[in-house]
This record gives sequence, structure tokens and C-alpha cells, in this order.
Amino acid sequence: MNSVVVIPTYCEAANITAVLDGVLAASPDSDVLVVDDNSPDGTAVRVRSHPQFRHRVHLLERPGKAGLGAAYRAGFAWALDAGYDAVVQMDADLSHPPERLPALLGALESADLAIGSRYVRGGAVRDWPLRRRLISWAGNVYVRLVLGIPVRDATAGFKAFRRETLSRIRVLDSVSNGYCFQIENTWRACRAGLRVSEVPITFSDRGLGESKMSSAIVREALGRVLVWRWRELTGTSVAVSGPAAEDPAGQRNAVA
Ligand SMILES: Nc1nc2c(ncn2[C@@H]2O[C@H](COP(=O)(O)OP(=O)(O)O)[C@@H](O)[C@H]2O)c(=O)[nH]1
Ligand SMILES: [Mg+2]
Repeated sequence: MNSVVVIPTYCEAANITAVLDGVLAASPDSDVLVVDDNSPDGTAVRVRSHPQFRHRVHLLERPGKAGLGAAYRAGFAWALDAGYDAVVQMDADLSHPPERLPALLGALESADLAIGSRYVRGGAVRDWPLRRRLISWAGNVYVRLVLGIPVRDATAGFKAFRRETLSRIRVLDSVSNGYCFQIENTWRACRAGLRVSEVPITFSDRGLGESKMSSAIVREALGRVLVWRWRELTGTSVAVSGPAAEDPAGQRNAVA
């Protein structure tokens, strides 16, 4: 399967070269797309100066910081247009281990969505401060209780999708701006009856730079999860409403 690893960046100049090198070495058949929101620290300059730029490394530049969900939607649209069979999403801060890419992509042979999971047997979280561990743990308990999905790591950001999965869950039609983009897609995949597999990973605290996590991002996730469940219970859910168009152009029209 030809695959692309989509990496959203905002001020990751200190990490991006190491991440690119790690991905290219760990997954020799994968390309990379960096989606940069005009980072003032020159992240895009580092990407352009990578020896594999325009070969295996590509760059999508956006005018300003518009959130993780928006960056991924743009990156996924690019990947679908380019015809990749599998699309991986991954953070730029060295939290997600590139050496687990083969396991994640391999899982797609028998799954539609493979999640790099911290909370299955063999998975772990390394160096995260107690506050972040608690937010992540509580977030997962909340999502499992409210949405009732059988996924241990519903907030994970290291995932591989078959291209048909992105169409089936209508990913370009998703609404989340912040990190609840992760929850939204996992929920959509579960509700679409797709095969979801969790692959253990060790998650590490970011290499360098600062987290973009904020209370607004947490509030968005708490609120949206409740609204999604409410709509499901009242029969007004828009999670996955029938078979989706296979072509990305059709999807984009649905969003416009
Ligand atoms: N393009 C883009 N990337 C973002 C934005 N917000 C966060 N990111 C990236 O999303 C990934 C996860 O963000 P991070 O700050 O590490 O979140 P944390 O791990 O939850 O603390 C990193 O690669 C960030 O650079 C954004 O608004 N736009
Ligand atoms: Mg991070």
C-alpha cells in the first residue's frame, strides 16, 4: 500500500527535521506531508531545506493558525487527491514513535482504522507530567462513558486510515477544530461499523518546544462529545449518514 504520513505543525522548527528523518527511515515506502499554519519560528523553512523535499517530503502551507482539525482536513484532502492508499496522522513533536509505523500500517491489512494506542497491553506513556496524564485519562473515561465506544485510546493522535475509511467516515465533513478531531473520527469509524484495531505504542513527552493544548481545546471536546451523543439519542445524528462518495472531490463539495 502506498502511504503518506500527514504531520500538522505549528512552531515545530526545533523538532521537524528529526521527525522527518525518523519517519523516512522507519517507513521506506511512505511519503510525508507537513501541513504548516505559517509558523513564525520558520518550521516551513526547515521542511523546504530537507534533502527529500519535493521527493518524499511535501509541504502544504496555510495562511495562519486555524487548529489541528482544520490542518488535518486540508492534509487529508491533499492525500486523497494524490491517490495514496493509506494515510497516517502523526504529531510533529516526537511524541509518536516513528518505529511503530510499520506495525500501524501492517494492521491495516485486517483493519480499516489502526490506532497507535497508549492504553492497551504493551502501550505506555513516558515522561508526561501528572496533569497531562490526568487530562488524557479523564478524557478517555469521559468519551467511553458518553459515546460508549469500545476503544481504549479514543483521544490518540497517531493513527492509520485506509483511503476508503476516510471516505466512509466523511472526514472532510468533520466539524472539530481542536484535538477532539481525534475523538470525532474514531467515533465516526465505530458508528460506521468499520474494523478498528489498537496497536500498542509508547508515547513520550514532546521533544522541544511548547504544547498548544489549551482550556478552549478541552472545552470544545467536552461540549462536542455531549452534543454528538444527544443527537444520536434524539435521532438527529450526522455522524455517518449512508455510503459516502469515493472521490475526494465529491467529499469537498459536501463540505462547501
Ligand atoms: N498546522 C497546525 N498544527 C497544529 C495546530 N495546533 C497544534 N498543532 C500540531 O499538532 C500536534 C499536536 O500538538 P501539541 O502541541 O504537541 O499537543 P499536545 O501533544 O497535546 O501537547 C503538533 O504537531 C503541533 O505542532 C494548529 O493550529 N495548526
Ligand atoms: Mg504533543
